[in-house]
Formats: sequence, structure tokens, C-alpha cells
Amino acid sequence: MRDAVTSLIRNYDITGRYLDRNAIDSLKSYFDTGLARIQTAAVINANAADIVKRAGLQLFEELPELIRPGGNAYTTRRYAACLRDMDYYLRYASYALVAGDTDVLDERVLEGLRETYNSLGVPSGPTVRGIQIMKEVVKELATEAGVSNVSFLDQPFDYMTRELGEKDL
Ligand SMILES: CCC1=C(C)/C(=C/C2=NC(=C\c3[nH]c(/C=C4\NC(=O)[C@H](C)[C@H]4CC)c(C)c3CCC(=O)O)/C(CCC(=O)O)=C2C)NC1=O
Repeated sequence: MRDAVTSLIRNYDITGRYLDRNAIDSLKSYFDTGLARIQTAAVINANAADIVKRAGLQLFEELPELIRPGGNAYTTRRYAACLRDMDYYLRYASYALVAGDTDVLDERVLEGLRETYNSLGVPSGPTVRGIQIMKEVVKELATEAGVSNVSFLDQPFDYMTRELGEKDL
């Protein structure tokens, strides 16, 4: 599992280079956002259940067919599985935010997910939408908590939706 620093060192070590201007710039931008990343992880930790609940309610309001007979989140068991999945995405997004790297998402979340979702008929479009709603909620809460520039927040959420969306689930 890699973070922004270990990924960078790994790349430079492969070619035996010292850390050049590009490396320093990228390290600087990671450390410049460090405190904001940690603050956001704290915000997510303090509000996780609420974030998942809000995002779930909004998702099912936008796409009510999901929870009607025939929908993939229909029945209490599948409804709960869907919210549990959202909770996974949120928790791992918080790890990736602190790491400043998406490697943890590849390793722990996305690996094999396509096959699983395929075999269970879990629709990717609505899952992507659920992740995007959580991103918006987290941005809102982080802003309220005093994080001034929340643009670094896009990376893990967008990465997961890209991976889920691009592949033909
Ligand atoms: C930490 C990494 C990790 C992930 C990501 C993960 C996902 C995951 N989601 C699953 C099921 C599921 N996932 C959903 C999700 C949804 N259905 C919808 O209509 C919505 C669009 C969406 C919620 C946003 C549902 C409903 C199931 C149960 C499907 C079934 O059993 O028929 C399953 C099958 C096994 C199970 O039910 O527990 C896995 C492995 N498991 C993991 O360990």
C-alpha cells in the first residue's frame, strides 16, 4: 500500500534519480494540503453514519426504482448491503485522502469488484452516483469545518467512480 511519498520515492529509485524540482513541487503540494487532509479525515470520522444515510436517502430519492420490486436494492437485506457498500467507499476514501494516493483503493476496494457487481447485477451508474453524492456531502461538511480549499477531496471519489464507470460492469 503506497502513499504520496512512498510512490514518489519508488518512481525516483527505479531510475536512480535524486529528487528533482518536479519531485519537490509534488511533495510540497502534498504537505501543503496535509493539515486539510487530516481535518477532513476527522470530519468524515465524526459524521460517517450521517454522510452515508444522507447520501443513501438522496440516491433513493433520485432513483426510486432501485428500492422497488425488481430493483437491486429492493428488500431490507439488499438495501442494507447497498448502504454498507457506500460506507466502504467512504471509509476507504478517507484513507486515500490521508495517503494522498489511490493505491489503497486499487488494493482494497476495486480489486475484483467488477466481477462481484457483475454477478450480482449491482448497477454501476447508480453506484457511481452514490459515491458522487457522498463527495458533495463531505465537501460541504469540510467547508463548514473550516477547510478552505476542498479540491483535493475530488481525487479518491472520482478515482473510484472512474474505475467503476469506465469498465463495463
Ligand atoms: C471493502 C471492499 C468491499 C466492497 C466494495 C464490497 C462490495 C460488495 N457489495 C456486495 C453486494 C451488494 N452491493 C449492493 C449495492 C448496491 N445496490 C444498488 O442498487 C445500489 C446502486 C448499490 C448501493 C449504492 C447490493 C444491493 C448488494 C447485495 C446484492 C445481492 O446480494 O443480491 C458484495 C457481495 C457480498 C455481500 O453482499 O457482502 C460485495 C463483495 N465488499 C467489500 O469487501
